[in-house]
Amino acid sequence: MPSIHCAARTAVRTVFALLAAVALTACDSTALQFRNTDITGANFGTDFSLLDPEGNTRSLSDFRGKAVMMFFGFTQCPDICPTALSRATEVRKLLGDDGQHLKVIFVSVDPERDVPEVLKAYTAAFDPDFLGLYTSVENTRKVADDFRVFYRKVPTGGSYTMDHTATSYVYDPQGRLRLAVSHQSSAESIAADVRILLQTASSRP
Ligand SMILES: [Cu+2]
Repeated sequence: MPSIHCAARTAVRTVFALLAAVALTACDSTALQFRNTDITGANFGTDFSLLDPEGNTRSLSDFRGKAVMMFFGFTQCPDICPTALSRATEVRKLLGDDGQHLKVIFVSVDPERDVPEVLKAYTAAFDPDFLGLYTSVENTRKVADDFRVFYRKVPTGGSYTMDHTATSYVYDPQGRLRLAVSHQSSAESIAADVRILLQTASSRP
C-alpha cells in the first residue's frame, strides 16, 4: 500500500510540474514584449476591400502568411507620408531576408488625385514591393472609419492638402491586427516587433 500511495503522490507531483510548465509557457507567449502599442484583439480594422493600381480587388486575406504594415496617406503629402514610407523601407532592410515577409500597404485618402498610375509610381519610388490601394471617395471614408483613421481636406489657396492620422497598423501573418505604430516610432523598434510576429507565426504548428 505505501508504494501505491507513493506512486500516486509522484503522479500528482508530475501533473503539478506539467501544469506549472504549461502555465509558464502560456505566460511567456502572452508576455510578448512589443515596443510599439499592442492592440491584439482590437475589434476594428479587421479587413478591407480596396483596388490596387491594376484594378484588382484586394483584401487582407491576400497577404496571409506575411506580416502587413498598413498606412493611410496621400501622394502629395509634404512630410508625414514620405517619412512613414521611408521608415517602412528601412524596416524591410533591417529585417534582412525576413523583409520579404513584410508587406507594406499604402491606402490613399485622396483618391481624386491619387489615380492608379500616380499611386503606383509613388509607392514604387520607395520600394517596388510596396502596394498602393484606393477606392472611391465615398468608400474611402467608410474604410478609414473602419480603421479609425481620421482625414480631412484642408484648402490651400486654389488647391488643398490633407490632414490625416499618422498611425501605421501591423498585422501578423494570420491576418490579425496586432500593433499600432506611432509616427515617432523608430524603424528599429518596428523591425524588432515584426520579427517577433514572424517568429511566433513560424513556430506555430
Ligand atoms: Cu501624409
